[in-house]
Amino acid sequence: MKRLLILLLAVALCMSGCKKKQSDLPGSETVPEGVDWQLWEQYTPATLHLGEEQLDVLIALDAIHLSIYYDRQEQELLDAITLYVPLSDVDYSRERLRILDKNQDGYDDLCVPDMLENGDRTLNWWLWDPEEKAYRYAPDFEQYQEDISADISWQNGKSFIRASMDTPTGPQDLLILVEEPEILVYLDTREEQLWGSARMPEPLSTEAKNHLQIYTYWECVDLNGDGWGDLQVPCRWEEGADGSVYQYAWCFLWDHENGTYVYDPERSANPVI
Ligand SMILES: [Ca+2]
Ligand SMILES: [Ca+2]
Repeated sequence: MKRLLILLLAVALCMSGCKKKQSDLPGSETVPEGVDWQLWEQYTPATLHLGEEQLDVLIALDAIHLSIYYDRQEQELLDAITLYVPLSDVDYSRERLRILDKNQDGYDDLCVPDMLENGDRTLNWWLWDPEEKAYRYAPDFEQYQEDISADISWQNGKSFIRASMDTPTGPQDLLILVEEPEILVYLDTREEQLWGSARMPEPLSTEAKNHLQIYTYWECVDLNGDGWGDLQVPCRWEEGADGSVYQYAWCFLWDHENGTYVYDPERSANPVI
């Protein structure tokens, strides 16, 4: 018995003294062998604005953990969050994870949406605590949206592209319809609600049409920093001198005061990728 105790003690000492291996970090245990963790598809690159500091990070999400790593070669955690309720649809949450300064204190916060089995949606928030240098769950900001994915008759028979748009209060689900010469943006709601439309500056090329057919999900991120997500429509591809292919997109900025999308030729002149 005594021998067993000594053995257990030795094992415990070894475990506490060992440096954390990559596989011990939450959310990292499934990185496939031989894959560069920074490039692995399940780590979402993002930039956090924390006061004066701007940090490039990689975010991993599984059903109960959200892990934020510094975007450096050595895998090191900035913060790890354990979710209070396991996510129902991790892919949904991963695609719609949002970074916004919810309480307007100059530090980016995190919003994790979840689609429940009955079609309702929850939005949970974690606010950055600059003193603790960590994210803290903020129950006061929790939002519950009823039945946003109901099979609604007005949506039937149309090939919508699902999308998510940044708004100053959190992400909003959208349905986008490409109908030349317009791009129609609807709110993903029970009743038909057109959010806005954008007029294409020229006809879509065949290449762009083919490309749009394989699109299933768009991120309408905020391009000009006014808090509202804007629209980028892939329109052409060019091969650069170095052999890389650059993608260009028509950029439309959402003008919230007038409720319209405004084409931005300057932004559209620069490659997206
Ligand atoms: Ca904040
Ligand atoms: Ca904007």
